[in-house]
Amino acid sequence: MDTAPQLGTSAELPADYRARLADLHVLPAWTLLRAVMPVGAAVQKAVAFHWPYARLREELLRAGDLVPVEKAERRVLALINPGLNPDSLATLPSIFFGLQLIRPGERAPNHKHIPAAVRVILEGSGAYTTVEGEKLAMEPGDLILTPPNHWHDHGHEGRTPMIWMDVLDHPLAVPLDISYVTPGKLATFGENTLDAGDTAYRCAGVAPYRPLGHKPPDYPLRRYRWSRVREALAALAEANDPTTPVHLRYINPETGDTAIRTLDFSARELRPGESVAIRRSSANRMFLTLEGEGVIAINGAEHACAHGDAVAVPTYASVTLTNAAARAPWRLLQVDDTPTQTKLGFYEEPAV
Ligand code: GTQ
Ligand code: FE2
Repeated sequence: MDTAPQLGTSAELPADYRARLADLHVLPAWTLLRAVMPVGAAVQKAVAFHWPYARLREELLRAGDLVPVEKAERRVLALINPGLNPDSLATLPSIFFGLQLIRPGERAPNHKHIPAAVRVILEGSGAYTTVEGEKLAMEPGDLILTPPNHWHDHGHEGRTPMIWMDVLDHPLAVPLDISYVTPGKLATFGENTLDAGDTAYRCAGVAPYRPLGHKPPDYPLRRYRWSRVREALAALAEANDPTTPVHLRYINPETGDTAIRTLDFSARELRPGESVAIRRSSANRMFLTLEGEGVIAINGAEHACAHGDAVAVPTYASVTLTNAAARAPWRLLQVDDTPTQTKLGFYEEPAV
C-alpha cells in the first residue's frame, strides 16, 4: 500500500523565495523528488518496440544512394526508441542499435571513441573491420568488438552491399559528459595480425601460454565467428534436456567476464515448438534475430520476428520467446545492460 506522504509543490512557495533560490542555482528538492524517484514503480520512458529488417534495409540501401560515406563517416540508421528523446540517439536507456551499410570499394575512416561498439553482421561478405591493426573479416552472424578507445575502420573488398547492426554503449557515456571521438589517419593493418585472436583462442578452454600471474591482453578476442557459435548452439540443442534452454554467453576467453564491460552479449537457440519465459528484471534488453523465425511476447503483445529484426524490451517487462516453426531452429542474439546494473548494485529481479 502507498503510505508515502504527499510532498509540497513549488506553487505553495512565495514567488520571491523561488526567485532567490533560482538565483543561487538551487531548487526545493521536495517539489521534484517524486519525478526522479516515484513511489513503488520506476520512472520508465523507453517502450517495447519492433524494427523489421526488411523495411529498414530498403531505406538503408537508399541512404547508400543519397549520402556518400565521406559525408556520413559511418552510414548508419539509428533505431530510436519512441519513448526516448531522439537527441540521445538511444534504442534503450543504456543501448544503441544502428544499422550500417558499406558499399563495395568504400572505406569508413579510422577513428576511436570512448563508447564501445560491437558489430553483428547481417548480410554480405568481403568487408572487414580493422581493430588496432588487426584485420577482421565479416561473415553473417559474426560478432566483432571495437572496445573503448581502440582504433577502427571499415573497408569492403566484396561485390554486394554489406550490412550489419552496430551496438554501442554511448547512452551510458553521454550522461557522464565523457563521450568523444578521436579522428585518425587512414588505418593500416600489420602483416601478421590477420584475425590473430581467432588463431590464439581457436580452442575453448585453451589460451596462449604465459607465466602464471602475467596479465593477459585486455580484449584478446575481437571476432567471434558465427560458424563456431552456431555449431555450439546446435550441439547443445541436441544434448540438452528439452526443458533446459540453449543459451551461450560471449565471454572474454582470458577472464570469463563479459566480452565488453558494459553490456552482455549472448546467443540463444529455441528448438522447434520451444517456448522460454524470461525472468522479469530491471534489465534493458534487445533481441536480434539471426536465423529462423520466432515470436517475442512483451507484456502479452506479440512481435513476430524474422532475420535481422530487432526488438527492444523495456525494464520490468515479462517476456516469452516462442519458436512456433515445425522444423527450423530460431537463433537470436540477446544484448542487455546487466553487467552495468550489477556493478552499480542496481540490478534486481522483482518478486512475482
Ligand atoms: O562503425 O565506428 O553506429 O563510430 C556509430 C558510431 C558506428 C563505427 C556507429 C561509430 C560507428
Ligand atoms: Fe566508431
